[in-house]
Amino acid sequence: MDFCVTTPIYYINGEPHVGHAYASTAADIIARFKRLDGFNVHFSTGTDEHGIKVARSAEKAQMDVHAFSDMMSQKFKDMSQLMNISYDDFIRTTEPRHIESAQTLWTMIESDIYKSSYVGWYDPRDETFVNESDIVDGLAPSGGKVEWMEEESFFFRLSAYQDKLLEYYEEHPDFIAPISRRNEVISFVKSGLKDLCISRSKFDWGIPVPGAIDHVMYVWIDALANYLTTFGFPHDRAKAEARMRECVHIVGKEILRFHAVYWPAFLMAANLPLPKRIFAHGWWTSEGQKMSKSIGNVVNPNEIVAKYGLDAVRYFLMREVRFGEDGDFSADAISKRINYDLANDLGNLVQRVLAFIQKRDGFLRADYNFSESAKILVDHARELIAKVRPYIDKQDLHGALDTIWGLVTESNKFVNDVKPWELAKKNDPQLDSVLTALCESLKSIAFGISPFMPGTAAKIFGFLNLKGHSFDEIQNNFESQKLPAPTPLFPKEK
Ligand code: ME8
Repeated sequence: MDFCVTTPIYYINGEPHVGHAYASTAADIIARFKRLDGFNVHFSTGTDEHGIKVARSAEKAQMDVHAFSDMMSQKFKDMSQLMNISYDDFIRTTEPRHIESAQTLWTMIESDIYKSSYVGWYDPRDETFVNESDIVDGLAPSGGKVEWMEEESFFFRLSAYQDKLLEYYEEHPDFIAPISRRNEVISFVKSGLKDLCISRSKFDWGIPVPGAIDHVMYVWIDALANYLTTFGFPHDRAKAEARMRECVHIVGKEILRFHAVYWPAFLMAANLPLPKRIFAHGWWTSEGQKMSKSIGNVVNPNEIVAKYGLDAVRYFLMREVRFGEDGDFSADAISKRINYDLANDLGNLVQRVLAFIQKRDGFLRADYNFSESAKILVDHARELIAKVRPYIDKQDLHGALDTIWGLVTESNKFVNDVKPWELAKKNDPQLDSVLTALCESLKSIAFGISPFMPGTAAKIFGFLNLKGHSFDEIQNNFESQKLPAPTPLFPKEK
């Protein structure tokens, strides 16, 4: 079965920061879970390289815009590598395959395009047209300075799609998530859609409009088309359509309107299928303040990964706030999560069980004659993925972690109740089945955390001599064997 997940493609006018790392990590977790669950996954990310903002940044850096794009796009690739993002495709909008795809999309919606002139305000920071009524002291809602624009442009007949969109949202209640955001989109569309200006002619850093070379496409139509490109459009249209139907777009809340209103309208106009879902996640602040270069509080992924470790950062981002809500990145909050959840709960459980086995003689003697309480633990362990799956399918990554931590807590309680060290002292024959039950639980926990903390899961798989490639392995019993000595997973933060 096919499954697709995408991140936004990032603007390359600035350095990657924790917000980009967040969106990519969330999509990565979903992709990894689906792969372990047997799906044929296509996971794409990339960079959005055209538009006035990028052209100006290149100018400011006194660089040729192509060289500037190569340099900046590489930084986002590096960020993906740093965060262990398992993308299948990294798409750049300056690639020939994308230019062809965006131009093909344009020609497919041409019957809804007309020429007119745009007279009004533009916000280069958000690459968006702004209503007079939304401007306060010369600033757009993004905080960017608006510019007056008067150009002959092409327009897309968005107004013709108002009712079709509302009908679609009604018939597909899961199309936009979370629900609060869905309601915002519906009220926006109900308040009336105006036709959308979709070309620019005052600069040329963009994809030429087919048949009108003095115009380049508005950067958002170019950017949205990236999803089709990565799915194989226009050459393998059947595959691209199949992938689109199974696709979840992960986006930040500030770009939901582009994805939930403009994008479906373009796809409807082109007679192409719509994605399965658009999930809008929240925004991160840093130590309680909006991240900004001038305050100097922008959270740099390189620095936090070096300081806290990759898996701790990935865990923190997903655990600190429910996916969809805003979060605050603070040194205090991440240290607490590392100490309590990772070192005390998870790390301690793994050590208690595996260091105990090592101290004995390093042998796991598989014994499946469980006592009542051990059987309950193993049943819960083997049901873990079935319980986590619905959360992943609604992109509730926080709920998924909560469920996994339920088993961590239950396992720690089992150790406290059963006291293996006392069983050992008494030479109690139940000890082997108790340790087997705990290894079963560690196996399920390792599979559960694997999408979130792939490195940590790989260590636990190693301690248990497991491959860790598919959730199917959970149902196999352990064989009696010598286990390698475990090493600590998470050092405590001061
Ligand atoms: O909007 N907190 O690119 P972009 C959380 N190129 N997430 C954040 C964040 C923050 N403080 N800052 C950024 C664009 N993000 C377009 C997208 S898609 C066809 C085109 C994340 O570089 C969030 O996911 O401004 C946001 O939507 C994305 O980065 C936008 O990055």
